[in-house]
Order: sequence, then structure tokens, then C-alpha cells
Amino acid sequence: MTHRWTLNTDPAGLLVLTNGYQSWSESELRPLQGTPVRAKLQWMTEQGQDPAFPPSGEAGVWRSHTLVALVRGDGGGWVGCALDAAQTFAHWEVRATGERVEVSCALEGPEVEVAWEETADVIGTVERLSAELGRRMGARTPAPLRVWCSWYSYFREVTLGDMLENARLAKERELPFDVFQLDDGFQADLGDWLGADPTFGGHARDLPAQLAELGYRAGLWLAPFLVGPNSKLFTAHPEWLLKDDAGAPLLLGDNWGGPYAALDTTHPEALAWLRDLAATCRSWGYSYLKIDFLYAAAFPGVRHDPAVSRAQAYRLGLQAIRDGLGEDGFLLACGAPVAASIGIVDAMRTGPDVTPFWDDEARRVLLGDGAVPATRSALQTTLARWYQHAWYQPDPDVMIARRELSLLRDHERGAMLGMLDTVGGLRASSDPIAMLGEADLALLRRSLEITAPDRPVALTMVGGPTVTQWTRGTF
Ligand code: 9PG
Repeated sequence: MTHRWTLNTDPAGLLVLTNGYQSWSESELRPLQGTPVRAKLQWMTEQGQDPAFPPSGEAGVWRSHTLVALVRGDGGGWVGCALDAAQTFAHWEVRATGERVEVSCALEGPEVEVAWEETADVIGTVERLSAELGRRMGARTPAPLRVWCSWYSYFREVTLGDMLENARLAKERELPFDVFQLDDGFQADLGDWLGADPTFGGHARDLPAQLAELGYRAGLWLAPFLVGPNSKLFTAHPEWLLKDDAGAPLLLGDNWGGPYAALDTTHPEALAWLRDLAATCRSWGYSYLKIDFLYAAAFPGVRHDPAVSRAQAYRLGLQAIRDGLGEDGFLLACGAPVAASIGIVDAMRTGPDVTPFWDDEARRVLLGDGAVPATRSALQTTLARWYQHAWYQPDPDVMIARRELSLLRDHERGAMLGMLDTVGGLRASSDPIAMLGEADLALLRRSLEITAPDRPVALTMVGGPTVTQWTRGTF
């Protein structure tokens, strides 16, 4: 089913507010007559966008997922929002054609109610409709947590010793973290989560008890829907994998040195395995899971049960993890179709990864990758999703307070902090604590102060096409 509207209005002067498909997909406020970037390499589209509905790359043609808005200079305009995302992906397209604007909303999955409103107050209408969607899907918004995460300093070289050293130093310096979260690098392979990477210097199951002694909750990263092509799981259960049209396991994306396979979450045995995996992590003492690369379960492909929509297949996989972790566990989703996760996850990464530098122009501009890890992109996307605190706790990613091993300048660190204060949600750091001087520690402490979300009082453009101007107000 596709809904269509024609607006007899001049596209010049209108801005469009888009929502990217998954955590890392660019979300932005841009001139309607501008041109969205489209990735030049296929793996970027697979890993950062919905390959079934990627950015158009065409002047005046903007795509958005679940929610879209058109903004006039006076703050009025139009807002569209699908009012359910559990079963159906809503693909919005806005097209500037001469003197008119054509809008469509194509539903992939069962019929759902779609709101489309002209309004004198776009910000208020976006907030009201997103809150309505959150309410209908039973959004979970527990108290935000303060998390130390290993990824942004140690990457895949993290060791058990690094985790313990940082936890001990954090305690010594009385840094107010709630959770110490081990990220990618501990596992034998994607899919072989219960085995250890020999370079990790231990086993993930040995960490929670030692963290508990220091007073911290233990968190663990998993990419539960990914299966490495050389993993034991890949060989043992090819029938659990998402297939291409020829019946071969679909290989997608490019990370960990190549493409990877995805679990078919309509296969009952794969679902049981996911439940057991989360339950095992819980039994090891992990009550906080950062589950990543989740879009893989919604990837277009051939499934065991072809009657299930991509959104439904994704929810089946997500619910299996929630069931294994337990209702009282904390689930942070990452690389996840954002709206389709509402009601199951507690928190959501709302942008691409931050980096210890401002921008990656080579990948963003030359290769057209809107989902590129870069602090600039992380700030832009998270700000353009300010209204999503009604869907889950936003995770705007870590603050980088360290001056060592960072190319960020003071005003860039300041921009990160300003963004964190604006959107609210989780607070996190990955800085090696031993590396932090007095000024760094002060900035880190400041960045761990939880704030309530602010609301923009205007959606306008300053400083070229990429920066959204925010004037702080409060709910
Ligand atoms: C672990 C990391 C961290 C991080 C996640 C995710 O497109 N890319 O090249 C790309 C690389 C890494 C990545 C996201 C995108 O990071 O967001 O916090 O957990 O995985 O591998």
C-alpha cells in the first residue's frame, strides 16, 4: 500500500527533516532542493542504509523512514508519521517537482495507520506524533545509565586486563559509572560468542564477578544476528542463515576483514539459540547487553518463513534476546532499525560512531557514505532525532574527553558535550582512565552528568548545508 499527497507549494525555501533507517544512517535537516548523498560502494549501502530503500542520490528527492517533516521558514509545514513500526517499514519519499511537492509513504508489511498533518508548528507536531508512536508500541524508557565502553580506545585489541585496570582506576578516582561494558574483541568469532579470542587474555565470563567487587554492573557487546563465514556456527547450521535467491548464505557488509552472514530469525531453532545466548550471558553476570549490527535480521533475503515481513523477522530476533536476558536486563540496540525496536529495547544508538577526529570527508563526501563513523556525523544525526527520546533512551555515543590520542580540538569537544546535554539519554566514555589529566577528568565528570532532553525552538540552517541550529529550550 502506498499513500500519496501532492502539495501545491513552491519547493524553494522548504527544508526537509529525514530519519535514517538504522542507528548509523544519516538523519538530517536539509534544503528540499538539495541532493542527498548515496554511497558509491555497495557494502556501505548494505551496512549503513536500508538496501531496499537507500538514499536517492537525486536532487530534490529525499527518503526517510517512519517519520518525515517539511519545514517552512515560519516554523510551520507538514509532518508524516507511520503509527506502528513493529510489523511494517514505512518508506517516505518527498519529491520537489517544479512548483509542487509530491509525497509518498510506501508500506512494506501489513497495513498500518499513517498520519499526515499540515501544521503551524513542525517541532510540536513531530514531538506529538513520535510520542504517539512510542505510546502505541509500549516504549521502554528506563533511567539512563553511565557507561564505560572499551570500543573507542581499545577496539578489537581489548584485553581482560584493560577492562579491570580501567574499572579499578575509575573506582579510585570515584568516577560515577554504573556499567563497565566490554565491546567487540573478546569472542572467538562472530557467532562463536561462548569461545574466547586468544588475544583477549582470558574469558568474558570471568569479568562480571570482578566488576561487581568494584561496584560496577557488567555489560557485554554482541552482534547476535551476525555469523562469520569461518565460524563454527556457519558450518554447523547453514539452515539458520538468511539466503540469496539461489539458496546460498547471503554475505553482506564489510567489517572484520570481509563480508559476513546473517541469522534467519524466522527459523525456530535460530530463535531458540538466540534466547539461549542471551540467557548464557546473563548467567555469566551480564545484565546489560549492547547488541549491535542488528539490521542484519531485517536484511532483504530469502527466509525460512516467507510470510513474515522484514520488520516482523527483526522483532522475532529481538524478542528472543529480550526473553533470554530477562525483563529486568538493560538492552542497548546499535546498528538497529530504529523505530522497529521500540518497546523491546531500553536504549538505542541514535547516530554513527564518534571518532577522535571531527570528520572523515574522504568516506563521507567522496564515497557518499552518510553512515560514516565521524564525530560530525554522529552529532548531526543524533540532533536530527531529538524527538526519539519518546521511543527509548537515546545513546548519543561516548564523550571523548582525552587530549592524548585525539585530534579533536577544544571547541569540538565542547560541541560533543553540548549535544549530549541537548538530547539527554545515556552518558558514556571509552577513554583510558590512566591517560586523563586533571582537565580531561573534569570534562569527563561533567559529561557524565545526566540531563533531561531539551527541545529545539527552531529548525533552521546555519553555516552551510550540514549544521542544524539549535536554540535550547526545555520540555
Ligand atoms: C564494534 C563496533 C562498536 C561500535 C558500533 C559498531 O561502517 N563501519 O565501518 C562501521 C564500523 C564499526 C562500527 C559501525 C560502523 O561500529 O557502532 O560502537 O561496538 O561496532 O565492532
